[in-house]
Amino acid sequence: MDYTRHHLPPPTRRLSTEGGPVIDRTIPLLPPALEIDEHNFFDNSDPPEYLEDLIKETEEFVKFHNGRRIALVTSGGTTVPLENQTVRFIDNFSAGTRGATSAEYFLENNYAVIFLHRQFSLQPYSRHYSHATNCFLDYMEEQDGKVVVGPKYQAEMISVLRKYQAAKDKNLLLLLPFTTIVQYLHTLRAVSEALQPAGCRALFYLAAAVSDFFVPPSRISEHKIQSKAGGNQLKMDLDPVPKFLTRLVDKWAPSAMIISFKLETDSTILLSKAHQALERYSHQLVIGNLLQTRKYEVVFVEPNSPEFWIRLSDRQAKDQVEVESLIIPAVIERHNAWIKKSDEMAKDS
Ligand code: PAZ
Repeated sequence: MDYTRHHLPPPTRRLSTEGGPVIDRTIPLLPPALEIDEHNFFDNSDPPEYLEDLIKETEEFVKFHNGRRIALVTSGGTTVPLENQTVRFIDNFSAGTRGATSAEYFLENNYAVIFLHRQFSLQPYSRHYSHATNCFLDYMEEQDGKVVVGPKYQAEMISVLRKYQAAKDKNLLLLLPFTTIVQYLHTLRAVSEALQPAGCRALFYLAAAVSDFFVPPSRISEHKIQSKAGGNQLKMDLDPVPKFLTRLVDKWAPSAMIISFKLETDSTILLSKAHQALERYSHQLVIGNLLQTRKYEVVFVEPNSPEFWIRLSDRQAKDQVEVESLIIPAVIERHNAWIKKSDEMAKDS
């Protein structure tokens, strides 16, 4: 495998308005959420109506895979509704490529996968044919009044189809949707708790692009905001979304291995932000990536180890090797060590 140490590309243009950066990313991270913040957030926001069903499905899935490793992969972006009866919302760029692709490599490595994803974002296997630039109709042709897959796509499609069917037949993939930040957080907490029986065999791979700011339920407008309401300007105050990673690590999933992602656009702050997150939340691994190069390279930041870059070689990039095919084996290596350590500690106690 081609793991190479790599220097970051030169700093990129900062996102800015005329007055300066939109968000000052150099200020320290928000403090971790406390128990009181958890109560405030969850008691004052409605869980999704379907949450009980998702919890039941997750509990059954966890029971079914007793003893097997389970990866909870979060994927895609959360939305921030501006109105309760939502016409407008704030969204982000994430298509769910990282999450959907990683889920496939976990499945190939005998993990069961809970795929907590933004509804209608990319999904494992179907992602190969669902994107606008990869429209499934382009793979089809008509032969004697029947629709068939074109000869040049047969080999690739049969390989994807077999993997998809194997995952389905063995009940290895559980798809759980979210759309808004509130739905995501309610579901993440409930699913994490339902995953507790898997102990150290559970792996959290938090690749979703989660909103940093939201309109709290106490201030959200019930109906569509009228265009003239603010005198031709829309001014809104957004609150920070509490940083629940610390609650996840300490309370919701205390035995699991937890991996978070850190995305930046400014290469000069990526490493310091990833280190800050690791120190703040005391979990096992932060995977740093830059918006511009996320499909080619990532950096692992973990306790007591030097930074570890995973980067596609020029050849691999040309051959369209997926960087996740290098990330997941490296993650599994660390999960092996986590399980070994946890099992030894359990034996000693
Ligand atoms: O979904 P995608 O493949 O387009 O992007 C993946 C990603 C950049 C959202 C992910 O790798 C990531 O960094 N997620 C965490 C983002 C953050 O909250 O910092």
